[in-house]
Amino acid sequence: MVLDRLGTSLKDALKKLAGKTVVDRAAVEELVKDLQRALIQADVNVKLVMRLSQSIKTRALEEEPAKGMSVREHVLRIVYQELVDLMGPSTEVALGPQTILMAGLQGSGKTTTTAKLARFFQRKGLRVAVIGADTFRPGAFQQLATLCQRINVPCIGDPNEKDARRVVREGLARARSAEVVIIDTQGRHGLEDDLIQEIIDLNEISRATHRWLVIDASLGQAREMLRQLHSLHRIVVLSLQSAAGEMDASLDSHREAA
Ligand SMILES: Nc1nc2c(ncn2[C@@H]2O[C@H](COP(=O)(O)OP(=O)(O)OP(=O)(O)O)[C@@H](O)[C@H]2O)c(=O)[nH]1
Ligand SMILES: [Mg+2]
Repeated sequence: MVLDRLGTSLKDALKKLAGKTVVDRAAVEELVKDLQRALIQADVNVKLVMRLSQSIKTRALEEEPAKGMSVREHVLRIVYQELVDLMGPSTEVALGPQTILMAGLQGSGKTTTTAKLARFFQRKGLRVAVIGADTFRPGAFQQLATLCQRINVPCIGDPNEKDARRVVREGLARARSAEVVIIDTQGRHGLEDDLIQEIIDLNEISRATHRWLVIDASLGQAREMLRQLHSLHRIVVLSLQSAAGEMDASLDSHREAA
């Protein structure tokens, strides 16, 4: 998984720094380059990576270490603080029975993330089913069905049905034996009333226990949007998982993050 790889490459970069006898400008610059490489490979927005690395470099070279702290500890502390600031607080993904409603703007990565999540829960030993409730975009069901087929997860839906509410109602009845049900929905351009109503209805019909908002990789934008959505609707909440890779979390933990 992308995030696993990111974790390993970040750790490697920090280990390299920790192993240096002298932490000087050259060491900081090398560390910053390693961090940039790791984050960009993990699909993090390039502008954010540049902003983060600039901030680490400036702080590491200009700020005085706190009393009793070595230069090495000082630099590691700054890296940690800046990474936490970039990623936001982490949350655990619940590993019990649940119904997840996916939401997000068009092309944000909902369908791909639905399949990634399905595979994630499946690997944790849970029985998973996916419902394809994007009744708007031609080929949407087929796209999801193909992804699900690859990971051997049942994909429930009807490419000829135009009513997403019905797809979800009937899909849930067919997915009764699944412990985790993930519902993929159509993309929104913005805040169109009928589409907002649809997601509210799907939320109610499905009695979703978790709502995941999938947002494009730029974490800064994602966090801003999260704040706005939270105040506007109190329905959707995400974390970023499309963002740097795959994880996400529940409404409640994200309310805290927002
Ligand atoms: N780089 C990158 N591309 C991704 C990621 N997730 C999805 N994509 C790509 O982004 C495009 C849109 O992904 P979808 O999963 O179809 O997005 P969607 O939100 O379901 O789109 P709609 O159903 O049209 O609203 C596809 O070409 C995906 O391959 C990701 O994490 N990183
Ligand atoms: Mg889709």
